Amino acid sequence: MAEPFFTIWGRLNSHNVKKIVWFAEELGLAWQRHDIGGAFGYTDEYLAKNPNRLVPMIEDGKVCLWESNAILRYMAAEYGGEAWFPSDPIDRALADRWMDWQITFADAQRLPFLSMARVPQAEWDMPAIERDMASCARQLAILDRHLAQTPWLSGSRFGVGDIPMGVYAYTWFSLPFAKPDFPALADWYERIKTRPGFSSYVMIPLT
Ligand SMILES: N[C@@H](CCC(=O)N[C@@H](CS)C(=O)NCC(=O)O)C(=O)O
Repeated sequence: MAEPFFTIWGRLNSHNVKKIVWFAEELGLAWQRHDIGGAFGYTDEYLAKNPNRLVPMIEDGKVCLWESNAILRYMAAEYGGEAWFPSDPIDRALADRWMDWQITFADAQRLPFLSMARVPQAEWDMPAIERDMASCARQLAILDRHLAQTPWLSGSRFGVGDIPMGVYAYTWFSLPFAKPDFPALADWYERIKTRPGFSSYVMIPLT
């Protein structure tokens, strides 16, 4: 077993930390993770490196980096090669856009997720939850139409562009609120679920 050289900082119940752990598995990196953030709090040493008071952050002996999607792009470029980070700018950008698209989607899904995971059911604000579920559904209808035309968000094969929305799709399919059917999205998600790094590190209790 290779000595871990790729250090991930962050609690695993964070969507943004899950992205990094899952992708480290996909790339076969020798990685280790330290709990920090949320209920674990922060150390002065961590905050000196990441003043945002957020997770994740990575260190690999070459760079210390925060912002999860920037970390994914770095990992794909540095450790993935052509298969994970196409040199063709158009191929790369067509996958890349879904990584930034996830940021807008995450805003819409935040309240339904936090309600399910951290708020007693008696205190759920159902009108606000239904409003945000409808916003999620409007966005996912776009994703569904795209996935009806191409097998992966990264194009013809699974790639880094699939990672961010893969993590958020797990939450979406776990939400106990009414939602429309999205056949192409559901088919993509079934294929995502077969990836060992996803089932081990993303499909954990949502807290
Ligand atoms: N844009 C940042 C967002 C990071 C972020 O919001 N992380 C959340 C967890 S998903 C966080 O650190 N919350 C505060 C905490 O855990 O202490 C990224 O993608 O890395």
